[in-house]
Amino acid sequence: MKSTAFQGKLLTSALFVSCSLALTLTNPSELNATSYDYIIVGAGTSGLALANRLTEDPAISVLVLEAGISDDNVVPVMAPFLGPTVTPNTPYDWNYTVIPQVGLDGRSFPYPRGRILGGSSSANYMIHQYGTNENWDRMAKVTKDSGWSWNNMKKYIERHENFIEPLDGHNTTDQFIPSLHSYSGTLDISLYVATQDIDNRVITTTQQLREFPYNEDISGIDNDLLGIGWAQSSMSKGVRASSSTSYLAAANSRPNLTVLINAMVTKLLPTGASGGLRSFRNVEFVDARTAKVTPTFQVQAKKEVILSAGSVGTPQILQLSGIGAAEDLAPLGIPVLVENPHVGRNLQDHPLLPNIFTVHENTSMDHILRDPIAVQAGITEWAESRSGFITNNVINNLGFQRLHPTVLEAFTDPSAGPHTPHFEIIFANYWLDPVTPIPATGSYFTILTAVLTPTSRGTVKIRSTNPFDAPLINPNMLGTAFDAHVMREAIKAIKRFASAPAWDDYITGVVGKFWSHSDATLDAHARQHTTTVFHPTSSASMTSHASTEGVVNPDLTVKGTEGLRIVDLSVVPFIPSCHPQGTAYLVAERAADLLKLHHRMNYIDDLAPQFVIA
Ligand SMILES: Cc1cc2nc3c(=O)[nH]c(=O)nc-3n(C[C@H](O)[C@H](O)[C@H](O)COP(=O)(O)OP(=O)(O)OC[C@H]3O[C@@H](n4cnc5c(N)ncnc54)[C@H](O)[C@@H]3O)c2cc1C
Ligand SMILES: *[C@@H]1O[C@H](CO)[C@@H](O)[C@H](O)[C@H]1NC(C)=O
Ligand SMILES: *[C@@H]1O[C@H](CO)[C@@H](O)[C@H](O)[C@H]1NC(C)=O
Ligand SMILES: *[C@@H]1O[C@H](CO)[C@@H](O)[C@H](O)[C@H]1NC(C)=O
Ligand SMILES: *[C@@H]1O[C@H](CO)[C@@H](O)[C@H](O)[C@H]1NC(C)=O
Ligand SMILES: CC(=O)N[C@H]1CO[C@H](CO)[C@@H](O)[C@@H]1O
Repeated sequence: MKSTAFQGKLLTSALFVSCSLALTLTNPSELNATSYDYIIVGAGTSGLALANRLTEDPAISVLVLEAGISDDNVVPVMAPFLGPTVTPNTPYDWNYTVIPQVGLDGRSFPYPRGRILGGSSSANYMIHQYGTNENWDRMAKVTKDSGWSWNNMKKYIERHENFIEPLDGHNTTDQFIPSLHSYSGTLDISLYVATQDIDNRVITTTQQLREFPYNEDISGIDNDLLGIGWAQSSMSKGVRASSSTSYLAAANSRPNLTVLINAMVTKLLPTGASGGLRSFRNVEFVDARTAKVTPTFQVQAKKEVILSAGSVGTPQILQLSGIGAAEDLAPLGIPVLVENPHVGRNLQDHPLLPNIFTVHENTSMDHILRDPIAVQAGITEWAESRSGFITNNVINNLGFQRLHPTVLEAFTDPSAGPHTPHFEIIFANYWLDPVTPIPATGSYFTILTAVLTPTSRGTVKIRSTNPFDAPLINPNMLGTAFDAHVMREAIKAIKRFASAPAWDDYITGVVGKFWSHSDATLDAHARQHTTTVFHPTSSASMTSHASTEGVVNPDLTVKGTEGLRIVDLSVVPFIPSCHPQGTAYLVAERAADLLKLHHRMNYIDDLAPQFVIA
C-alpha cells in the first residue's frame, strides 16, 4: 500500500465537498471564555462522543482542546480505501515510533495515532466491532462494577450505531444479523460496497474446512465472535464515518460546545485539594502550530477535566502534570503531585503479521495500486460518483479463532472466556504490509494474523519535560512465550486455510519463509515482520475503587484526584479481542451517563453504577 506513487497522488488531490466544521475554532484568541463546565482534552474517538452527549444539556458548557488539525475536506481521511495513506508520518499523524522491540529482533516501526479532528477514528481502517460479551464481563469483574458488564453496556449500541444499507445496494442476507443492530444511533456502520476477487474464495473455504466456520455477524453483539465473516465498517455512503463526521457534526451548532483545534495541552495545573484528593482543574495549552512551549494559555473547568488524549497522549499528559511513577518523574525534575506507579504501565496491543502469497498475474489489485493513473482515476470516480474501488474499505473479510485446546494446555488461558478468540485473520487481495513497501512487480494475496489476547505488557513514558518530545513507547510486541506461540499457531492456521481447494487455482507461491515446517523458522518470520494493528490500550487502567493498582476507578476518576477523569481506550484493563474503536465509543457513552449522574443532570435511563459483582 505504500507505493510512493499511490500515496503522493492522493495527498495532492483536491476535489471536494465540505463537511461539518464551520464552527470549530482554530486560534486560542477566539475563545470567549476562560472557564467551562467540562474541559475535554482530545477531540478523538471517545472525546467527541463524550462532548456530544454532555452538550445534550444546553445548561452545560464544554470546551474540547485538540492538538491536531481540521479534517474538513481531507481526501485521504474521507475516501474509505485511502485509509492506509492517512498515516504514518503525515500531517494527520503524531509520527510516533516504538522503541526497539526485544520480541522482534530489536526492530522498531512507526506507531500511528490520529492527530486530527476525530483522532484515530479519522485515521483508522474503519473496521467496527464491540468485542465479546466476555470482554466486557471481565472488565466488570476486575473493576467490581457491573455497570461495565455486557448486559448493561449493550444498551448504548442503540444510541451509538446507525446501521445503513451498503451503497451498492447488494443483497446483505446472511452477511449480518439485522435484529442485533441499531438503526437510530449516531455513527453510520455499513457492509462492503465492492467485492474483491478473493471474497468468494474466503467464504467457500468456510464451507470446505470445518476449522473455519462461517460467522454471519462478527460485530460481537450477542453473537459468537468466532469464525469468518464480513467486515462491518464505520462508513457513511461511500465516505468514512468518524467521531467528527458523526458525534461532532451532530453537536457542532450547539452554542455550549466549543472545539478548539491546534491546541496542544501541555499539562494540568494543581488547583488545591479536597478530602485528601488533589484537584487539577486548570488546563495549560500552547498553539500546536508553533511547536514552542510558550506562550501558554490557561482554561479552567468548573466541574471536571476529562482526558481523552488516547493511550499515548493520556499517560503523557498525566506524567507531565506530576501524576505518575516517582521513578519516571523525579529524574526529569518533575514534582510528583500524585504518586502512581501504574501510569503508563500495562500498555497492551495486538501484534500484526502479514503473510503474503503470490497469485496469478493481475488477479489481485496490485497492478492497479501501483499505477498512479489508475489510482487517480479511482479517486476521481469516487469524488464524482461515490463508486469504484476507492469507495470500499480496504478489506472485506476477517475471522476470529481460538487456539486448539491441546495447544492451550501448556498455558494459563489469558482470554476473557471460552467464546473469546485468541487470534485474528484478515484477508486482502493485494500486498498489505504496513512496513514493507509493495515490490515493483508481482501480484499478491495477504493473510494477516494478529494476536488478540497478548500477555505482554508495555509502557508509555515521557522522555523529557518538553511536551513536544514524543514519549518512549514500548508495546512489547511478542514479548512473552505465549504471544509468540499464538502467532506461530496463527501462521499454521492460515496455512491450513490457504490449503483449501478454494485456493488451488489462485495461489502460486509464498513470499518469505512462512510455509516452512520448522517452528523456529516460523518464529523468525514472525519476529522479522510483525508490527501492529494500531490498537494500543490500557496505559491508564481501570481497577476497583478499593484497589491501589491501576490509574482510574470504575467511574473513570483518576485515583488520588477529584474533578479529573479519563475517557478513552487507555482505561480498559485488558485489550478487547477485536478491533477496538467500538469499545472506545461505548466507554464514552457510559462515561457521559456517569458524569450526568454525578452532577445530577438528566441521564438517559435508570442506570446507576452497580457494585454487586462477587
Ligand atoms: C492506522 C490505524 C488503523 C486502525 N484501524 C482500526 C480499525 O480498523 N478498527 C478499529 O476498531 N480500530 C482501529 N484502530 C484503532 C482505533 O482507531 C483506536 O483504538 C481508537 O480510535 C482510539 O480512540 P481514543 O479515543 O482512545 O483515542 P484517539 O481517537 O486517538 O483520540 C485521542 C485524541 O487526543 C488528541 N491528543 C493527544 N494528545 C493531546 C494533547 N497533548 N493535547 C491535545 N490533544 C491531544 C489526539 O490528537 C487525538 O485526536 C486503528 C488505529 C490506527 C492509528
Ligand atoms: C465571541 O464573542 C464575539 C463578540 O461577542 C462574537 O462575535 C463571537 O461569535 C464569539 N465567538 C464565539 C466562539 O462564541
Ligand atoms: C509528521 O510528519 C509529517 C510529514 O513529515 C509532518 O508534516 C507533520 O508535521 C509531522 N507531525 C508532527 C506532529 O510532528
Ligand atoms: C437475498 O438473498 C436471499 C438469500 O439468498 C434470498 O432469499 C432473497 O430473496 C434475496 N433478496 C432479494 C431482495 O433479492
Ligand atoms: C497486467 O497489468 C499490467 C499493467 O496494467 C499490464 O502491463 C500487463 O500486460 C498485464 N498482464 C496480463 C497478463 O494481463
Ligand atoms: C452554561 C452555558 O454556557 N450556557 C449557555 C448555553 O447557551 C445559551 C444560549 O443558547 C446561553 O444562554 C447559556 O448561558
